Parts: sequence; structure tokens; C-alpha cells
Amino acid sequence: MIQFPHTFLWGAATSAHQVEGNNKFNDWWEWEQHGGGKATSGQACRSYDLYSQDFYLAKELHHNAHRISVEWSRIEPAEGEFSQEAIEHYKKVVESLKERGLEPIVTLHHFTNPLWLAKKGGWLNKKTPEYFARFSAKIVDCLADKVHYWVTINEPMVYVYHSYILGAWPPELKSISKAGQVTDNLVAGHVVAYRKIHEIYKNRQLSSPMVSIAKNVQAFVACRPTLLNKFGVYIRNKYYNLDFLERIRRRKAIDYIGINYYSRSLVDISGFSYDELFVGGCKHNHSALPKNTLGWDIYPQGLYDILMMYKKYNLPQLILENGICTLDDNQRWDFIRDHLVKLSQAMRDGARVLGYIHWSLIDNFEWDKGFAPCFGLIEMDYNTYKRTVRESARKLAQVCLTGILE
Ligand code: IFM
Repeated sequence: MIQFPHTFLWGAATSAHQVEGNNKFNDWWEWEQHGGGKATSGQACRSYDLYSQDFYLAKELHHNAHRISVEWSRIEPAEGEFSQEAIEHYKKVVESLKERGLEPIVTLHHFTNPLWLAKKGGWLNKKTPEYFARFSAKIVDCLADKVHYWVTINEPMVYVYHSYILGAWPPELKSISKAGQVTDNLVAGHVVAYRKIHEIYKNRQLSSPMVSIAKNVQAFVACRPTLLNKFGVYIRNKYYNLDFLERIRRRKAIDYIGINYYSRSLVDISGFSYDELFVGGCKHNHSALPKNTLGWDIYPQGLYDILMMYKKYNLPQLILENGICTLDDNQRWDFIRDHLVKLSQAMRDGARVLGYIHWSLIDNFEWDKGFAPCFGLIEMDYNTYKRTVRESARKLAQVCLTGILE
């Protein structure tokens, strides 16, 4: 039997573009209309209107926290013009969480950019950190008395990788130097937003907020224990898992480590090219581990390894995403249980973990992969928008209620 602390945060996450529907003024929408990805997001889960149904179910499942994102393109649909209607909407959303006793965790940037910003070069533009800070200040000022946990940027390295190295997401660029520029601007954007958020809370004499990024972390594992492979693991950990965090830490702009963990990546190096060392994984499809429907290895040990790797920073850690896309709900529960076991082992071994936020509350729009991958604790019928709670969600609900994992 495992006992989690009484103060532990239990919940699930979504992001605006993936669930709200009709986010017509961002770069993803535009990209989808021109054939990008497997499907258009369209109405998504209609959560812009139906959010109280989602929160009602989260409460039924004994969650005490919930992660959402606000959509920049709704709040600032044209450069420098802020929509009071959108701001009021997000106020209501956050109030609806609070009324139900769900601690809001709010993300400011989750992959999408307003179209006007994309037309100015997006995160390649040197001024974007300032634009981002201005937008952040606007919405944070309106929500500050209700929100304690902020995530400035979701998975910056995933964004850089897909949009500027692989070229698979808008703006479909493949350029190492541009990827570097974007990374620098994301670091700068986080740091200015971090400072602004703290300044707002200080000026309004509110208790100091907890601000971080959501860091996607891969468990890199050497395929065979050769020296070159171990070097590959070291390099990837350094650049993918550690660099961004260390850069914002040096600027004293992080209050906790937000972790998004899903899978491991096998490393098998056969040369010294950029691709070999930094990007491509093992090319032989020989992993014996069970996989999710996107083919990602299921590797709970990685969560333990990562929490222990980040322990050295002496910051609290918060799981902001962990989950599985599967059509087999038993597999979903096994995934959750096995990851919670590893999480508790890490806590026993000294990692300070504040909570576990599952990805996702509901099935949703999985970016370029469309609607097929089902990550939800709750099943979505995209014809009727009926939400149906899965059995795995009920099992997790018992853990949320009692703090005990049998
Ligand atoms: O759906 C995404 C989410 O937007 C960011 N983290 C990973 C999830 C699953 O791929």
C-alpha cells in the first residue's frame, strides 16, 4: 500500500486549442485549413462552452486541481487589442474551478500563436518575448487573486523540435540556426513573463505565485551500453532535458519544476552528425516494451529516473502531464498505477513532488495526429459531445479521494 501526502494535488489537464473549438485566430487553425495535420480541430470538444461539464466530472472524480491553458489569440486577437469578452470568459472558467475546489494551474502558451504574431515571424521575432510578456501581464492581472500556479510555456523544446527542426508543425521550418533563435526567444519570453507575474503579485500584495514551464522530459536510454551510446544519452539529457531549465534557473526565474513525462527514447549512435547526436533515436525497431497507440514505449521507470535527476535543483516538482493514448482502458489504468508507484518511490527517495496532473481529462485534438489518439480519462463522442467517464478514471478517483494506492 502506498500513501500519498494529504496536501498532494490530484487532477488532469487540457489545453485551449485541443478542447475549446473554433480557435480561428491562431496559426494552428490557419495551418489546419491549408491541409496541415490529419484533421482540422473544428469544434474540438466544444469545451469553450461546455467547460462546466468537464469540471463537474473532474470534481466527481475527486480531483482537487486542474490544468487549463488560456488562448492568446482569443485574448489578443489583433496586435495590442485585448478582448474583454475573452478575458471575462477565462475569469468565469477559473471561478468555476475554484467553486468546485479545483486548484487552477494556468498555462499561458500551449503551442498556438495568434495569427498576427505568426505573420510577424512568431518566436523568431526578437520582439516576441515582449509581446508575450504584455499578453501575460494582461491576463495574469485579471486572474491573480484566483490563481497560484502558472505555467508560462508548455513544452518549449517539443515546440522547437516539431516546428523548427522536424518541420512537422507550423511554421514547418527545418533549420538548426532558427531552432536556436526560437529557443533563445522562448527562454527570454519565459523570463520576462516570470518577472512580470511576480511583479503583479508583489504590487497587489498577493502571496508569491508559483511559476514555471511545463518541461517535456524524455527518458533517454542507451540501446547497447557502448561508450558512444552513453555519450549520446549524456548529450540528449544535456540539450533536451536540462538546458532550458538550467537557463531559466540561472536567471532565477523558476519556482518549481513542471514535468510532462510520457516515454523513453532509445539511443544508438553510429556517427557524429547533428542528427545522430541530438535528434534521431535508435533506428532499429527492437524495443520489447508495450506501447501506446502512437507507438511510444511505456516506461514507468523513466519517471523515477527523471524525478531523481531533477532532485539536484532542490526545487519542488509537479507532474503537469503524464498519460497514455490507448483504446484499452485496462492498459490505461496499468499505466497510471505503474507511474504512481514510481512517483512514490522517487518521493520516498527524496524527490519533493507536489502533485500528479494526468494528461488528459478528456479525449481531444492531438495536434497533427488529429482525433484518433485517446488520452482521456473521459471518452468524448465527437458527434454528440457526450462525455463518458472511463473505468480507469474511477480507479484513479479512489486514489485521489483516499491518497492511497493499493
Ligand atoms: O497532447 C499533448 C499536449 O498538448 C502536450 N504534451 C503531450 C500531449 C500528448 O502528446
